[in-house]
Amino acid sequence: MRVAIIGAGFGGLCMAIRLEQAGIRDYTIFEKSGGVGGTWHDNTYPGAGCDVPSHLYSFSFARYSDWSRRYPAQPEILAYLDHCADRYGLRPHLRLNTEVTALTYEDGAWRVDTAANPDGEIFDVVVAAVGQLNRPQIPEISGDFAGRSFHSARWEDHDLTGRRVAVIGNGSSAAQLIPKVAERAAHVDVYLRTPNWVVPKPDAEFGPLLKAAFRFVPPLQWAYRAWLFQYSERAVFPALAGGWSTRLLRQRALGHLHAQIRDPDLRAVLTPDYPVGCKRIVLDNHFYPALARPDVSVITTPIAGLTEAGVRTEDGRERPADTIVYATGFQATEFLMPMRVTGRDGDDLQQTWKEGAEAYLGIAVPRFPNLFLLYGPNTNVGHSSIVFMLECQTRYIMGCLGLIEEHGPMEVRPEAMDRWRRALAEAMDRTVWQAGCASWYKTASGRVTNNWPRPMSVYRRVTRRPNPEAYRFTPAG
Ligand code: N01
Repeated sequence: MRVAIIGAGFGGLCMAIRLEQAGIRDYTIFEKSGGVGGTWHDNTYPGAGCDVPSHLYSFSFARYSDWSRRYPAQPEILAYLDHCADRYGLRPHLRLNTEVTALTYEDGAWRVDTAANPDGEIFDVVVAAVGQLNRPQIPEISGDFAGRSFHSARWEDHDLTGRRVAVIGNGSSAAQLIPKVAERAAHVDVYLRTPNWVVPKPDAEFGPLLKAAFRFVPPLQWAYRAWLFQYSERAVFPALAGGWSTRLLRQRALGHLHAQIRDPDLRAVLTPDYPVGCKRIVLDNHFYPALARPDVSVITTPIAGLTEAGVRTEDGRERPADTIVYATGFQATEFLMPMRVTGRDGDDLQQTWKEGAEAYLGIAVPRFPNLFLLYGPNTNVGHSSIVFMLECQTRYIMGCLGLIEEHGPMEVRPEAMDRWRRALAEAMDRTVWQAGCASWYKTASGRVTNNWPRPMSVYRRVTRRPNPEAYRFTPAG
């Protein structure tokens, strides 16, 4: 069986490791950038890091006792993924700087086209592990700016000392980079359209004793990881699905704002007017203090356009800038774009998804046989570790590979997809994401295409093993 994996981030590497462990060696990992790591390869802005604890944001089967702190910074996560690629012998299978442009199902197999090889290569199975947050979203703002401008996920390293920097956006990326930029720049203008809910990040370094304990007493690491998992499931997730814990979370965020911002006018500007959790909550200790600095201005007047020298707001005022950073997020609801994916009988995936992306278990799409998605529609979690979800998905896909070997190409039945869609919609109604705000979790028409609406333990249960009755099989030959 030949398997194509697209993407060498957490998902793609996890899939490759599972194949290696099962003795399936005929696989290729296509990666459009020059190294492994996915989002952690792309996001190198100052201050980049993860707001999920290190011991949970790593593979359960590749534990690492040397994490330097509770919440890992980008270089450490990237080093971990590089280490995994070496440890499991994945390098010979990696094809870096190779962007997949099209996937076409023909004669019972997938043709994988790349920019360099438009005639394609044939694989039995494709696992798309391209992530949800990989295509930067840069708003169309009229005007020609003469200075340097770039997206936060395409950071251009340059000396910021003495420069005037404009940052557009205030999501998790902006919250991390603004404090670092403010340390160097002469002045930072933060263009804020919607304030976010921010809660403290209980970060700390692991001392040498604790690190040694993690290394030499493995049960301690397992117990810590299990506690982190249970905490996110039982204390954080319920706040996103309603009830008293939502109010507690709101109080916690307001308390953080009051403790860190003394100026009542600035506090008012930074107080969100939508339900907590509707957009991704920001975990950060340095963002508010940075916004309160005398050399940082928070601008809420909408942007009218760019000029050669800076940014003009709707009140007619122009503020000079040497650098503009677009911390404006990603095209998150456009799953698998810009690849052209053509399934059975010429079906086009983007056409299939014109009302919003969806997949059975977030993994399989009717009429697209032997195509499996990692971190696909409705599998994002805002309260815990996506690595857990990826492990559930890769285990499930391994089960599917067994079925394919036995029965031939498999394709999820539309009835199974219908049942899944209904169950998802019912659970989604109980969450905070549906109403009250716009976010990258949902399409412009308001359909939540990105998030998983139930605890992760439920996802683990429903993906434990594939149910052959949910699929139809096409005997090979
Ligand atoms: O992107 P975002 P992000 N004019 O989409 C604003 C993960 N992540 O890169 O809310 C003015 O959250 C937009 O404003 P509004 C995490 O899951 C994790 O920061 O649309 N502003 C918003 O403020 C996160 O959720 C970590 O009104 C404009 C911002 O840009 C996800 O990645 C770190 C605008 C976009 O925020 C994405 O985070 C980084 C315009 N025309 C990322 N267009 C950690 O683990 C957009 N905005 C810590």
